[in-house]
Amino acid sequence: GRDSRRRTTLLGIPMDAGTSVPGARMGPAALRIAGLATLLRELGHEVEDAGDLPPPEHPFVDMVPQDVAACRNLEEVAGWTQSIHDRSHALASQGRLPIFLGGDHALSMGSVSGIARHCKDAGRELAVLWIDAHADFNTPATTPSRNMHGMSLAFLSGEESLRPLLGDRPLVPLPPEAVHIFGLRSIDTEERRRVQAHGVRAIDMRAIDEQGVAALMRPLIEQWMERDVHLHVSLDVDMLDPSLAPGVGTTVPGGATYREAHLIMEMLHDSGLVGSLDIVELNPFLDERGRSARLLVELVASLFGRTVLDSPPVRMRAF
Ligand code: HAR
Ligand code: MN
Ligand code: MN
Ligand code: MN
Repeated sequence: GRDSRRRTTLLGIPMDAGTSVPGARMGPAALRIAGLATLLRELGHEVEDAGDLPPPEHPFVDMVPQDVAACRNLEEVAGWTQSIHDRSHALASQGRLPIFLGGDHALSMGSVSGIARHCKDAGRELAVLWIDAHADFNTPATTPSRNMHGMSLAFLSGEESLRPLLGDRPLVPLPPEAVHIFGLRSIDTEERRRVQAHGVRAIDMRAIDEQGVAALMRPLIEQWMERDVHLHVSLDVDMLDPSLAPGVGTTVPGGATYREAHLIMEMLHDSGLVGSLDIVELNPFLDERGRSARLLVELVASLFGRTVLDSPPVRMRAF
């Protein structure tokens, strides 16, 4: 790639407490077996594998009883959120580019909040690209499932009823203009009202069908480049079509094609702005012979600079 070498740190988050379907805790192992570290090194990046974060203590969470009842595995999710937040903030402060290997999407409550805190300290604007079939904007009052992976973006956007998850750590809420959801095609009625009232921008699958990935990504990237943001990419596997990536607990038909997904990653790489990454919702227990894990690793390769024509070995063989 054209980019300078990046100093990356892989951190496994073997959690699935944010869901009702177990198996995403096996995600970090599958991503490693699919060759993530080797591939990043071949692309010229420095890779430190920090191993897996240990399962956390279960802190007391100071929420009203009806919200406690509406959140499956609340204390466990709060424990993960706080320990991930601490590691995320520390890694970003050390100038590393953290890659969080999930684990379900509730992990982003810790990863993104840690990055947001660091960006505030460092005076750097943060933008978040939430690549997902879902909006993850439910609250304890609106969740149809009690699954907290469906609430992570609401938490990060400052939803007060979820604030106690972070305990006594400082929360830097994301302003609505800092967030773009990309690939949306499944949203609950009350959740849609909240997304719209809050003003978070969502690019849905219909927009992608009608306008194409390139036309939709270009203005976003231009605007981020003008402001020199730290871009956090939160990649939920279920944005991909389930025919390509069946290893997910919440598949939704009508997702991105192979080339659409790669093009998103290639354009993000060319921006040079990506400063942190979540890879979430991979459930190897539901996968078919490692296909989904392998596809994800290929997408990460595109995000970190793999190209078709610039790669010397390919060019030498082709011409
Ligand atoms: N909106 C539904 C709910 O809240 C489904 C959420 C599913 N979320 C994920 N992550 N798989 O995007 O239960
Ligand atoms: Mn999600
Ligand atoms: Mn800091
Ligand atoms: Mn999703």
